[in-house]
Formats: sequence, structure tokens, C-alpha cells
Amino acid sequence: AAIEYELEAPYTVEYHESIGSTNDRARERAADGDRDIVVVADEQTGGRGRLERSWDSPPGGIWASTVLDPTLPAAHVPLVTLAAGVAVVDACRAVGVEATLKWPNDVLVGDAPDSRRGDADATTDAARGGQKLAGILTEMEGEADRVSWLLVGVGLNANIAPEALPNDATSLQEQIGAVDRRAVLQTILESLSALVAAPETIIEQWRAYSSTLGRTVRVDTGRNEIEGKAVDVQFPGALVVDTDSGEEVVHAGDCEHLRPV
Ligand code: BT5
Repeated sequence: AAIEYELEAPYTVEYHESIGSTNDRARERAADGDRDIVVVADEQTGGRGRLERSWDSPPGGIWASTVLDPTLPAAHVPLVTLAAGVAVVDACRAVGVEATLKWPNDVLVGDAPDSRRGDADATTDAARGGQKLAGILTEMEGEADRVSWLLVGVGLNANIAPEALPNDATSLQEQIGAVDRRAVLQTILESLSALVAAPETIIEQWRAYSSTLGRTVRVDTGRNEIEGKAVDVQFPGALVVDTDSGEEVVHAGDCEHLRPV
């Protein structure tokens, strides 16, 4: 059964010890017309990533999905994903973990350009020093010019032993020890609502936390692969890649950080 409690931020929390996916539950609440709520679980049994990938969600994480009150056109929704990443990094840095952002939706630890290990054969982020700490899954429904509902799912590996996570993953616990999950969630939600209220600040803050910009990247767009130097992130969230054949503006895809040559 769900427990309701209030956070200081303007959100009401629906807490579950265990649930399939907080995004699925938030989707039901969204369809019911609820806004400014957040569904939180200690454990998810069917956590989801993008493109039908699964998200490991053992007990101890921050698995949270918030239904926002959107007044934005659907085309601007990628900005909200960036904002959620910034909010998660804000919360990680507030507890002393130097997290960075990998376009479009990953929060990493240890992937700052100056902390790379130079393994020529490295094919995984872990081998290069970057480990995934959190991911974002934004979902919406609506017309081109109007979003009818919008929810942002945040998965942050908080109080989880690294053995309970995939190889390329890390947790706040591994970095600094156990954290107060409620306080971390509070920071995420406060930061997210401040960013959504000032959308013109999102891209600039995203750039400041990015470990993608300036890097050689390979982006799988689903249709083709683009390789080059990531030079900018543009409104509403596109990655600009400088390739051998000129600049490409990529709106969606999977991005891999390659080691510099
Ligand atoms: C994401 O997908 O990074 C979005 C994850 C969003 C999860 C939250 S939890 C609350 C809410 N409810 C849900 O059901 N989902 C949201 P993607 O970029 O597709 O990355 C997925 C990949 O990350 C997987 O294929 C694994 O390689 C890796 N992975 C899975 N679990 C992980 C974990 N706990 N920590 C780090 N990496 C993980």
C-alpha cells in the first residue's frame, strides 16, 4: 500500500516499498489528472530504461517519477530531460559526489575529461573510468503544440552496494557511504522545479556539468552512427557533433564517449 507524505518542495509523495515501475504508476496518476506529485519506491521489480531496456532497481535506490505541470510544447520536452540531469547532479554535488552529465540522460562519476585512463582498447565507460550513477526517463503524451501530461523518472543509485548493480554502474554509497535519501530527493525536486520555472537557464547549466562536450563521441541515432567531436548542446536539447563531413545536429540517440586520439 502507498504511504503519502509531504516534502518541503511543492510535491506530494506516494511512497511504495516495492513497485513494478514508478514511471508506470506516475503515468496512471498523470492520466487521472494529478500534477506536482512524485511516486517513490525503495525497490522496483520492473524498472525501465529507454528503448525497452531494463533498469536494475534493488532496494536502497532513489527510484522516483514526478508528474510535472507542463505548459510547454512537446518539442521542448527534451529540455526537461536535461533539467532533470542537472537537478540530479546538483543533488549529488551537494552531498560531495562530483557527478557529470553524459548526453542525453546519463549521470556519471569519474568521467571528467581530465580523469580518463588511456586504455586504447577500452570499449566500456567503466574501462575509461566513467561509471553510471543515475539515469532519466522522461515520458509524455500530447499534441505538437501542447503536452497533456509529462513525467520525469529518475533512477539514482543511492544506498546500494556496487555488487548489486551492473558492472558499469556506481552508487552514492560506493562513493561516499550511505546518504539521507529523502534529503537527496528533496534537493533533486527543488532544483528541478527551479529549472523548469526558468527554462532559459537549463542549457547553460547542463553545459557546465557536461562530460560530453569537448569529447570524441559516437552517437547511434537508431538510423545511423555519427562520430566526431561533441561541440555543443542546443535548444531544446540537441547535441552538435563536428564530423569529418561537417556539423551534425543530433536530436536523439545513444552516445558513447570515445577516448581521444
Ligand atoms: C536510463 O535508460 O538511463 C533511464 C533510467 C530511468 C530509471 C528510472 S527509475 C524510476 C523510473 N521508473 C522506471 O521504471 N524508470 C525510471 P537508458 O539510457 O536506456 O539506460 C539503461 C541501461 O543502463 C541498461 O541497459 C543498463 O546497461 C544500464 N543500467 C541498468 N540498471 C542500472 C543501474 N541501476 N545503474 C546504472 N546503470 C544501469
